[in-house]
Amino acid sequence: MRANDIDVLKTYFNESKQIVFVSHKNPDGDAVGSSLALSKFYEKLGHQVTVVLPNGIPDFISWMPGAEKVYRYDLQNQQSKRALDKAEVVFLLDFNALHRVGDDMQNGLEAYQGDFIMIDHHQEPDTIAMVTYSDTSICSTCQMVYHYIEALGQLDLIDSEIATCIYTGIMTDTGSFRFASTTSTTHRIIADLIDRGAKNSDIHNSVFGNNSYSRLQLLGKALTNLKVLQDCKTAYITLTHQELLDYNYEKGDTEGVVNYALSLKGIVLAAIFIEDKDQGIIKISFRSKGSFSVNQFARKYFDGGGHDNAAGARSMLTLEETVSKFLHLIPNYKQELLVSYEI
Ligand SMILES: [Mn+2]
Repeated sequence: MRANDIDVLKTYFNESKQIVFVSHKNPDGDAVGSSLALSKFYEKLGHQVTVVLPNGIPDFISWMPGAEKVYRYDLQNQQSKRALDKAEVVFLLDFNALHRVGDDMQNGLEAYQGDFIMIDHHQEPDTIAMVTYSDTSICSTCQMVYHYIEALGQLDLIDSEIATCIYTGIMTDTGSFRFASTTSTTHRIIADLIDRGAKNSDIHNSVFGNNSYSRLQLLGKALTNLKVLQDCKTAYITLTHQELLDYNYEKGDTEGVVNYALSLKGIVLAAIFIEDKDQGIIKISFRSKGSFSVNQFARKYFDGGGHDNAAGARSMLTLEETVSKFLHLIPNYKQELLVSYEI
């Protein structure tokens, strides 16, 4: 963080403030973890805090401390709007542009007149905040929240609940500390969070040891649908609306499934295409290993973006048309894919 920003923040929060913490639609572990951790931190400093998320927290992270107090903008619309009306400052966590909260809440945030503070690790952040702390090299917004508290000189305020929230976000955004974005600094922070009361084994078990039978059956279906384009080092998975229904799909069930495609030996680009009848779109997740930027690819062709090695996207075409568009594009990138990742 810039020294100047730290001074600004220290002065700004000298007096008690009404603060709202916001993260992106379909919040993941990093989104929920950073919102809950920072809200608890400011609550301890005597501020009035509210967390407002665009929609529901998926089951695998709904156990996180403070999750029960979060307002859902889609369901608790009045409460959420009142909190925004009263807010003097809104933290934007783990997203880079207001449209990432979805249409309804975007309107709410655009109408809001107070200050923004953005903490995020996605590329090309909008310049809408009084303070923007952006660093695309950091694995997770939760790690940035730790650096933020550190910069303010207040690590001692990190109790077991805050430590648990930050740990969970770092763990989920790094694929359990295995993505290239995981550094020695990340591990030092993780060690400190354990010292401050994060129960690492319990957290892993809460996130990964609570699969429903139908979720595993759906994973089985997804793996059956896996296709490989060996000469382009690419693998992809499709799931139709009907298949989701057949396996009693619940929110969060397809989380991480794309990583199975990327785990195939020799594969450097993986994608999953999921038919979302509610939104009338095909939801896409891209993953890559090495230099091939799925952020650029998703931005260019599928109205998406994210990180170089992990990006989300969408398509208004049918599932078949979307996959066929993808299959037409991939051979153009054959050379880049072949040299993307070499051990
Ligand atoms: Mn994140």
